[in-house]
Amino acid sequence: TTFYERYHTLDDIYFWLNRTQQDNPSTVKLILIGSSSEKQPLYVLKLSLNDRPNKKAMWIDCGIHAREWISTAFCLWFVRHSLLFYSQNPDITHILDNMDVYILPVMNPDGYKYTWTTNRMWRKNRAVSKSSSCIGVDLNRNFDAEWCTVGASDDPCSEIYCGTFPESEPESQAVAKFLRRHKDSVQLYFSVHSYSQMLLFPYSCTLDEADNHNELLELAQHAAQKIRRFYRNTYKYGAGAKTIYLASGGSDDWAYNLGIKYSFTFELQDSGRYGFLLPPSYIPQACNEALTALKTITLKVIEKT
Ligand code: 0X9
Ligand code: ZN
Repeated sequence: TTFYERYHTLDDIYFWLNRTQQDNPSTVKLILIGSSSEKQPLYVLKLSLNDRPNKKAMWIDCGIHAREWISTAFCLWFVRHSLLFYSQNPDITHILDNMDVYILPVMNPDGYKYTWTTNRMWRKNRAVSKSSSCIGVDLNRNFDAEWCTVGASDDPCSEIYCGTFPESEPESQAVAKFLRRHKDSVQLYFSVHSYSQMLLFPYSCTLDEADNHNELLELAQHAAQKIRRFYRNTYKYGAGAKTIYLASGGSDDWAYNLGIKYSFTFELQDSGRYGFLLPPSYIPQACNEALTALKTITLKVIEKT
């Protein structure tokens, strides 16, 4: 099996990031956007395959939740696909001709490391609390979208602890600051999670429909159809609140409210047999399914503009 068909430790991923930049000095940049509560660097990889003026951009983050290893594997898979098939595959070529891509492979490095060393099922970051001996904030409850109102907890011992205030965590704050700075160019936001095979879009923090709900629904539906046709696998799709559950403080809702009108959370394989413990042999198909969805949506968004 190749590097991309395995899961990797945090150190391996940092090594891979450096190596990828060094091997592709004209097309790959590494941007340090902040550091985690245990002072691990948060690197965004910028893919810029050609320099047209006024290029738009998309954002992809992986590994918000530590135990969702297939998510981080997807970010690596996407980079490999882009670098390998640019100018070979017409879809990825068209996408990269029109957009730069910002990729954050591990939003939660401390938690990710902890899943390798100590507890495979860890979800949150590893922040120490002032009021409790419990560790960690759920980074996908820490963004400023109806923060801590529903589907989140103010108990530091909860798996869905929202933190002490919106963006209290260095990881979520780094992402929010970066996207605020780049919001005029970033048109698409993708956050990659597992598991349950869903293509979700705002809102999750309220039952209200997003302004462009029908447009988002159509994009997600097309993506799910492609996955069904090519990979014979079923993905549910819809607004988060009605498709998975009501939950506030998520990055997708926050990015949407910032003005990124095409905002998605993907829940990758599987549908429950292995759950978070998806065997490495499933990495290729799981990643290709997500890649198909991402490409389908992005190509349609490029067509619109
Ligand atoms: O609950 C979550 O954060 C995500 N599911 S997971 O099993 N990966 O934890 C779903 C996120 C959907 N979007 C929002 N709640 N904003
Ligand atoms: Zn998740």
